[in-house]
Amino acid sequence: MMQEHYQPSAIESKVQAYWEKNQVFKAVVDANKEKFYCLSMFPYPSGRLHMGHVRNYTIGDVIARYQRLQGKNVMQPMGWDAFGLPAENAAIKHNVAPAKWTVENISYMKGQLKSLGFGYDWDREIATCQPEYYRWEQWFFTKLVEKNLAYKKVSAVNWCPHDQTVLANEQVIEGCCWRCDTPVERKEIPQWFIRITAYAEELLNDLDTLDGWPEQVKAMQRNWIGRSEGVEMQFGIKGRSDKLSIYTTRPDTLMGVSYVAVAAAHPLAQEAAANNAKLADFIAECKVMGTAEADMATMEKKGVDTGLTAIHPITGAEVPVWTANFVLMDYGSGAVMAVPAHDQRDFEFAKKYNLPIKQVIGAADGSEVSVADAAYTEKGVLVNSGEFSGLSSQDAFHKIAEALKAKGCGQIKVNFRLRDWGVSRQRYWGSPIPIVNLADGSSVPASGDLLPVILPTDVVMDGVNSPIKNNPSFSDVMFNGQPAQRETDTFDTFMESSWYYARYCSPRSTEHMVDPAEADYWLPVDQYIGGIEHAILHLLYARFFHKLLRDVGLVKGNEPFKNLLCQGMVLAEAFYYENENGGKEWVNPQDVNVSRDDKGRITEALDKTSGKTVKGAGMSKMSKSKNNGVDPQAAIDIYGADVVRLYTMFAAPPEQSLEWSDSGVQGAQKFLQRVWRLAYELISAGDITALNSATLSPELKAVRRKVHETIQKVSDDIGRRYNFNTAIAAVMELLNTLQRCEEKGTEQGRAVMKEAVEAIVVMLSPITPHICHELWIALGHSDVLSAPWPQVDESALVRDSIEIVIQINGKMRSKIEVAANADKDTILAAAKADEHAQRFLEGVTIRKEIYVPGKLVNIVAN
Ligand code: ANZ
Repeated sequence: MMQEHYQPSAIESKVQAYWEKNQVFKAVVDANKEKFYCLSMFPYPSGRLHMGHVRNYTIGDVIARYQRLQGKNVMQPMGWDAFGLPAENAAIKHNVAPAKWTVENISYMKGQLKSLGFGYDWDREIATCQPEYYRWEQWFFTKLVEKNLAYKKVSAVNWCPHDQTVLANEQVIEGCCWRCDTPVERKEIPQWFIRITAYAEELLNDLDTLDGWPEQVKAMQRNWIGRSEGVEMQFGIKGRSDKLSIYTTRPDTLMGVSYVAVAAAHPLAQEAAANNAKLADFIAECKVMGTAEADMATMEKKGVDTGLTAIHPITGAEVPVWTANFVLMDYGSGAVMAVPAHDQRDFEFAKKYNLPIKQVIGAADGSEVSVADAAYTEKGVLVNSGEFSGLSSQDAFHKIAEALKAKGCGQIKVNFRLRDWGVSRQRYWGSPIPIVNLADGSSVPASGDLLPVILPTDVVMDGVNSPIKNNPSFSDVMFNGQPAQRETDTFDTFMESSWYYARYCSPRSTEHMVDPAEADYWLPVDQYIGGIEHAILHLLYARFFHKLLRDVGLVKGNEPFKNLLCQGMVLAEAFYYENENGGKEWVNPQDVNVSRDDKGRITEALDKTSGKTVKGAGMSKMSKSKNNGVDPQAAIDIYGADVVRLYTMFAAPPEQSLEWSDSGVQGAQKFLQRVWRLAYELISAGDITALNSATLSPELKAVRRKVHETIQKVSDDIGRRYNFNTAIAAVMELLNTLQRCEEKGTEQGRAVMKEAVEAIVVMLSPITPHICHELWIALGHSDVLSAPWPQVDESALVRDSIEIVIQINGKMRSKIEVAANADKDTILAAAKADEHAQRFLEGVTIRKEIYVPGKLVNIVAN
């Protein structure tokens, strides 16, 4: 017997137990069924779910459940991105091993995910910190080394000279060590890189095939890859036989070169520093500062003359060679031709060191150009450029490239901003890099019984060094009968998240990293859902890995994710006190009592504990810094999972930001209570006769039309546009119509109600699966997961009458109802007979009558 009132706490855990017992979300390959692989970005097991997770995973679950109702064979897996720095920090702070901390967090968060009713195939769960997972990544890395797609190179890290340790970027606070506040230095150490640049062109070109990705994300990736076409040319060096290679995207400015600049780490600079103390100091200074590419534009441009002289490849003119801090060693050739008149960095540098500034580009439209205060960086027409004067920048690009080529000192070259991916981390909580360092200084991939390399988990963290560093029991091994040392660096955790989507296809395979047959069925991911913060790195690395996996024959297809949805942020009101120093002390919104006016504006906000007034800072992204995170668990405990799911889907379209509001959540609760009530009234009143749609009263016909209009709209909103919020709004509107229906108690009225309630239950079931499961059974069916999606009855959409607007001289004056099949003459006659229209037609002559079928009549009269 159905309960009279909606009680989520009584039904949700019961329904979840039913799903679990019957393994309803277990995904099995079925060649006869179309598959749908729905994937939400897996969480870092930080301890508790936050609202962003709840939103992300609700969107994914709604899509997965909807696709299942469309008859697809759905796979929706879940797992844990379990390696990373926070576990190490927690270990130091709470004196608990990272593995234990991580496992406990996973267990708690898994319970939370289950309580939200997400339809995951838990048999496919993976945690990237398990050897069963990361061993494959180690194996794959050894393949990459063999294929020369992974290599070792000396590269800079953040180094704390006091703690004698490497620091992650997050551990550098305002240039100092987070622990001891010592200024951080750059240190060059050998590290491992994966050759993503070998795939730069393909990664760029294949973006054009990703029709199901947001334009914005594709644009960000294009930018990051940064393809540019330019010219690489060689300047002579006076008194020497070797040449200096430079890269430029503006060969049209070649005749305006007034000096050449090389990076501090450039071999020429290093060489010149040997007998130039000033230069040696400058190079040392550059080393400490480091040069993040992002700071390049704003930092002060500095440099030192090397004393060398370069020879212009076309004119033979002599220009000085400087070392400059704005030239990067690992871009182009680490050297630039400086054209101060047309490049702002070169300009600032020239001003500072009194180097000549020669204009060689004029405006294309002939207008006056000045290079007195800033560089003129537009393209245009060449001036002061000898034989090239008068050419457009574009033509000059090619003419100058040709001239250089003819002289054997230059050629067109494509460059990418994308750098190879440095994967070495000097941290403990990650997958050990499977490399053995031999006594002769060489490094070889681990193989045989040295693979996999299991990370010891029973460790004590001293807060400074990784427990696997300086630890002979970990690092001392025998290789080919010789004592050798294991690599003690671990992989960047982006490694694990780059291929987990593929591992879900065969998560327990002990034979394969990815079982090709399983992957062939499930891949690509049909819908990937996650945050925009992963638009570049994670998504680029995963695309790269997919191509690597393809090239060893493990997966087919060129791309891992067919459709991508980036959900918007979750915002909440933020509140603060101002303290004596004018600083802000943030109070969590859950601890604030808010009163509002009828427009929803805050009139008063009081701290619940102190009773004092707090100030509102408006809606902002939920964050630690503003202490405005709302714990989803509290809402789940009070309202239940269905209400929280409904609210997150109703409050905003998925890509937009969602403003958390308690009253909004309460509104969602009221709606579900009304759905329950309506179903209860219908069901508890006894048997329902069959619907006879041909004999319905006008009111019931109109109600039924509304039902089918709603089915049409909801199907389109969810299926095609993922506009869940408008779908829910349409169901709410339908519910109002149903409640207002005066004949809902009659025999046919109850039949219409049943059809309507059944449609509502199925349509809402992806969003609020628990309540719909219960109602579907109460309506006499079995499992709503296998219910047919409601179909539009076209005949129910037909209207007996239509509304026609009457315009007189183009102005709307009235509306009339006419039979849907009425002809033009009948409608024009009815329009002229309408009493409102007649008032405007008195005493004038009708000149023209226009009828726009099904819409309006316009009468022209004067
Ligand atoms: C001369 C010139 C004249 C330049 C001008 C620009 C404007 P993108 O488009 O990003 O590829 N460059 C080359 N190598 C560099 C390095 N290692 N470090 C810093 N800057 C470098 O940028 C190419 C331009 O960046 C090149 O074109 C070069 O400056 C500079 F009116 O050469 B240009």
